[in-house]
Amino acid sequence: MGDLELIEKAKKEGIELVFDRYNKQKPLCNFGLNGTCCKNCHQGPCRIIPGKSERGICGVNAETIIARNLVRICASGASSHADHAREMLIALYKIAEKKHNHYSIKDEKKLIFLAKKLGINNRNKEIIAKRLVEEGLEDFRRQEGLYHKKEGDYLNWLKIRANKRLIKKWQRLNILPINSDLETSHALHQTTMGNDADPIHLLLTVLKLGLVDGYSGLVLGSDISDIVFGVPHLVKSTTNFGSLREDSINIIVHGHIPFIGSKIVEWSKKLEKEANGVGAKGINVVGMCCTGSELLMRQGVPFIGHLVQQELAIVTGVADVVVVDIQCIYPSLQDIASCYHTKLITTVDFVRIPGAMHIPFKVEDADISSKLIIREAIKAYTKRGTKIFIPKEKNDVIAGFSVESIKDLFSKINKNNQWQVLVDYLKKGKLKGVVAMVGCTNPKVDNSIHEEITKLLLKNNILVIGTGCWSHVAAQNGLMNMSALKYCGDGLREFLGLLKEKNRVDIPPCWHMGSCVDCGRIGVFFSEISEYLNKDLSSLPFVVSSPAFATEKAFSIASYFLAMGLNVHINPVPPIYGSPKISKFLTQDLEKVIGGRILLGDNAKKAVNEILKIIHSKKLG
Ligand code: CUV
Repeated sequence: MGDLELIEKAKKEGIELVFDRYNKQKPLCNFGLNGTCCKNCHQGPCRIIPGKSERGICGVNAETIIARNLVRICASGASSHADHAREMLIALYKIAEKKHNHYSIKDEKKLIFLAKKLGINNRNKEIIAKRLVEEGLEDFRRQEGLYHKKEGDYLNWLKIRANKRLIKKWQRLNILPINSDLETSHALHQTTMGNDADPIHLLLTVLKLGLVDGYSGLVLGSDISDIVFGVPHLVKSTTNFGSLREDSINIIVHGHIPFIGSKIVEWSKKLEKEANGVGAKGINVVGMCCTGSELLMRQGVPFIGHLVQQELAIVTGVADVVVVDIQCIYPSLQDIASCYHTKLITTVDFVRIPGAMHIPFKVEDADISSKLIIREAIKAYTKRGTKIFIPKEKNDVIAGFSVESIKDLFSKINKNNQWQVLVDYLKKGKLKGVVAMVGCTNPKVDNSIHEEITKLLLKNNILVIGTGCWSHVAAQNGLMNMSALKYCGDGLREFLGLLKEKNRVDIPPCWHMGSCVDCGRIGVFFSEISEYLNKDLSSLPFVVSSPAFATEKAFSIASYFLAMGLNVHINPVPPIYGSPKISKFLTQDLEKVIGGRILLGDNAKKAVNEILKIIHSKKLG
């Protein structure tokens, strides 16, 4: 594979990569791995050593430390996604104000669909959009319900997008979030020294933060980007480093928010002549990590690499500009860029990297900053060195599976009851279930676990949908094009064949639903089916797997799915092993509380065994 050749190239050139730094960190700290390290005050830090120091200085035990740490992980993850979604809301407001024309409301249908659910009626789409933004922002400032909790004092977006059966369950468990900022900040207070010491109560907070992540982050973020950029529909593109071009100027857009990338794509076409002027054939924009998926889903931009590959993209020697916004950006990119001609450009005020160029990006002057960035790339291209190697691999990809586009596909078979198409196949047993593959790649894990799990699921007639860095690994290994049909069991192949025949388009076996924020689409997908069947989500043959999670965000996404009553495979083991009680609660007893639990499995076979056990116990029909 191309990665190995690039790793070899980096070694020869004396460049340190994530894998080298990981090796230098070994052995990893066991207290950190087990979750039994507490830094929430400065009497310590404290570590729990069984048989020696079973309590921290304040008297806290392992269970409480682990549960508090999980709450903090989720608070951080949820606030990252919520910040992302709020950014989208503010941008939509500015667009609706029409003080600039850099972006517009592309998907009126989605706007109206959501507005109706919020009870907004107006003929003017800008007025509708502004009122919709206000309703969204309400989820960041609602105070009602703080003193006297009344029914209905919880997130608007949860109210309009979540499954009604689940809302009742969350109400009973008292985990409906009042407002996103309040819950994440309260979580920090709840877990500081001298506060909540009840591990079960803390773990319920983990679920509550999962709901914050889900409805103030994921679903809200995707909904707003659909309004601005359009709901994704099936699209073809390519993946792997082979999508970089030696004869063109390469701009890698990396991070999470689609605003900057989409503008750069637009201006890269308009400024092509300038690129030709310095001898380049054109301007090739490609995506990295979740921005990669955002741009792929709507504009068919090639997506070339996941978290642990970001440095390798620069090692090719043809990355002229790497432009980044928020999240999952290794600061090491600048060290590596400085060994080449590559310009690293940051664009968001709170994400600065020493040595990188900073071009602030605002929606109201998106055209100006996009042009500046592209011209930096044109300049950089003229300074390209000779240390160039682009791995040849390049796979075709079919992406663009939003809930809407999936229902469109089904509607060619059953116009009025789209979900019935999937339900029929599940009932007949030709499809055994649906597994959502999500989450990151991780230097600690052999990341081929994504590919291996996926292939085993396909073989077992399980429809695989997914997002995030999984989608990069799957696509790079050809699982998002028609060649992957060979991995499918007969029932799954028949199902995909029927969809292809009725829609006259190629339908690959792995359905790319977008960036990690688009895990909200997965939530809506599962919720709608459960509502259609009037059955608890936890009784349906649906499982989630995050086989190489790395970020805090990925853990809060996992708690979103757990809160929905789904079983979630998480690898590597989250920091819970320091307490047998917590481990047992999360991997067994949680099922009685919410319907789902954490599944463990550090290799593909073990993980798939666990997943299949769940799927087979939840047959439909
Ligand atoms: Ni947001 S969160 S490493 S890029 S999926 Fe990839 Fe996806 Fe995890 Fe980050």
